Amino acid sequence: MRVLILGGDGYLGWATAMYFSNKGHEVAVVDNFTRRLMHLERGTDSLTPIKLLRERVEAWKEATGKTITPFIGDIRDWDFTSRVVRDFKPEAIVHYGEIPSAPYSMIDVHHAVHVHENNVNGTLNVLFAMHQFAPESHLIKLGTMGEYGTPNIDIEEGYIEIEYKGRKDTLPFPKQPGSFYHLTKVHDSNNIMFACRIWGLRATDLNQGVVYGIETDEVNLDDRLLTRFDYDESFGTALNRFVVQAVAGIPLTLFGKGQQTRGYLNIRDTLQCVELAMLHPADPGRMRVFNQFTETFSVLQLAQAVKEAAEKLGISVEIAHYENPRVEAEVHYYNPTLSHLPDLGLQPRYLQEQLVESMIQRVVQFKERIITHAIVPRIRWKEGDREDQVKITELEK
Ligand code: NAD
Ligand code: USQ
Repeated sequence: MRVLILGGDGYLGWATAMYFSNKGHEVAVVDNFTRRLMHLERGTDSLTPIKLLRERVEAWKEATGKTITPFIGDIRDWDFTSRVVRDFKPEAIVHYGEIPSAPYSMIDVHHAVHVHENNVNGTLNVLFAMHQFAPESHLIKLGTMGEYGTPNIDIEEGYIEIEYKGRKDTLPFPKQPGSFYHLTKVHDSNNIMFACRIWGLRATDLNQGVVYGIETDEVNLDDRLLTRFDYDESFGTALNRFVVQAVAGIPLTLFGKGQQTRGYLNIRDTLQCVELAMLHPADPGRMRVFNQFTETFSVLQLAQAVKEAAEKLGISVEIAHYENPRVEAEVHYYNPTLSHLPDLGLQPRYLQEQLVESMIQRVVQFKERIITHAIVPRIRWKEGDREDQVKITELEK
């Protein structure tokens, strides 16, 4: 299949590009390196020393004889996006090409607006390009479980059957996202649903939970093929952060009570889920929604799993409760439905001690690269980035 991967220089995008290329698909990737730039802005970096996209593509060719074609540009640029879709004629478009961070979107008005413009406008361009140049193509869009928030009822997969005043309908599940970033995903879902309805496009919205892990079969072929791995307060996610904190000797940063529960999955399972969605395309005219996670954990359970695994390896770990920088429920009901992807054959890799141990060992390999200043949170949902605000006031004086 001809597969276009948007955001193909990122954590999941690069791993997916190699995975599909290895399976014999014709793969092209699009990226504008905005993620690399955001690290420069925040003074942070990937734990893994990632190569430039061109070097990765060459290393991939050398290691496997296979080709991944890079297109460098911004999907918000209509001329660029429409040309890539017209020329490459993708049968499937896997859309990872957005800014993925909740804390980054909460820094201040400029970051909230930038994340909205980047994510929502980029996706609109992709939809128009599909409509005009690849109407048969299947959009596989990475959404997030965080679109739903934490309602006090079971979470369905995108839609809910409702009976109201004696009438019934199946409607989009109510959304209560927890950050301006998560809101962009809700706006995207609405735009995609609308485009499917009016133009007959086919799309799958993958409401993915938090991804963890550093290794895939392809990444393990050669260190030049490493995918990025972030652990800083903006771009790191819970389990990945805890593993780095354990290795760096920093008390694990549990926000508030630590009872916040989310869906999680291994990066290898992300690849499997996206592949299952791609091999079983959506029908034209409808946006289907799959919840994409394999297990749910509270952050405290994750921290305890990291502590136990690290201590087996002789690393002593402290768990600390920090004042919660976010506005979120710390104790809540959480029971999301998971049936569409298992029905298509998903074989989950559950979080076992061995897996956490192997993550720790991989992180130890890059221990010298850990930048400690950006681990403890500074970005607060109510006040933004406090240190940046101080700097702005000083400039105004
Ligand atoms: P990432 O930042 O590593 O990858 C995204 C890539 O997209 C980056 O390389 C970035 O430079 C590129 N990009 C962003 N805006 C672009 C634009 N306008 N034009 C071209 N390229 C652009 O993020 P990730 O962790 O790989 O996440 C990928 C997708 O999956 C995101 O949409 C994210 O919201 C979603 N997601 C991620 C997770 C997770 O835990 N990592 C969980 C759920 C959903
Ligand atoms: N948390 C801590 N300590 C930390 C980091 C996080 O206690 O050091 C808590 C948070 O308060 C939150 C939970 O862990 O309750 C998850 O936070 P996270 O930073 O791991 O994940 P989140 O901000 O939700 O975002 C990540 C990805 C995003 C994706 C989302 C999936 O960055 O791209 O959309 O996971 S989901 O959470 O299902 O919405």
